[in-house]
Amino acid sequence: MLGQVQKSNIDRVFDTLDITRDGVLGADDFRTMAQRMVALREHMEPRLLAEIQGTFAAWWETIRQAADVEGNGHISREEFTAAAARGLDQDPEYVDKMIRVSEVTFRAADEEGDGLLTRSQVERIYQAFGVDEALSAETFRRIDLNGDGTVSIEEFVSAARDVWTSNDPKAPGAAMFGSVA
Ligand SMILES: [Ca+2]
Ligand SMILES: [Ca+2]
Ligand SMILES: [Ca+2]
Repeated sequence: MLGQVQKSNIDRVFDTLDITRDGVLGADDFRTMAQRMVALREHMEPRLLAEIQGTFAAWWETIRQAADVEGNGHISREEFTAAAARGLDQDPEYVDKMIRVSEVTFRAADEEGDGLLTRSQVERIYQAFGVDEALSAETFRRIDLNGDGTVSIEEFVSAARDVWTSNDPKAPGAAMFGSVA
C-alpha cells in the first residue's frame, strides 16, 4: 500500500516523466529526457552520451514491462501508479531500478567531474526536466545533508530514494518535486 506522501510523489514523477505532456508515458518521453540530459553540457564525451541514452532507454523498458498491462506501448497514470505500488510491495530491487537514472543525471550535470553539484547545476537539472525551478533552491538546501554548499552523488541518490520510499514529508528528498505536506 502506498502512503499519502508516496502517492503524491509518484503522481508528480509521472507528470515529470510525461515530458511530451500528452498524458501517457512512451518511448518518446524517455528519448526526450535523455536528449535534455545530454544538452546539460556543451561538450559531452561520447561514452557518457551513450550511457545516458542507454540508461534512459533501459528505464523505459523496465517501466514498460512492469506497467504496460494493455501492451499498447503507452503507460497511463493508473498503470504507472499500480505498477509502482506492486513494485514497491513485491520487488526488492524496484527502487534501485527507478533511481538508477539519478546517477547518470548527476554525472551529466557534474560538468567538472568532481562528484559534487553546485546550486546552479541542480537548477539546470530542474530546468531540463521541466520541474518548477522555484523548487530547486529549497530542494538544494534540504538535500545538502552535510551543509557544505554542494550536493554529493550520495546526497542526490539518497534524495531520489526518498521520492519513492518516504512517507515523511520532512524527509530530505520527499519534496523534490513539490510540497507533499
Ligand atoms: Ca508522453
Ligand atoms: Ca561538480
Ligand atoms: Ca553536501
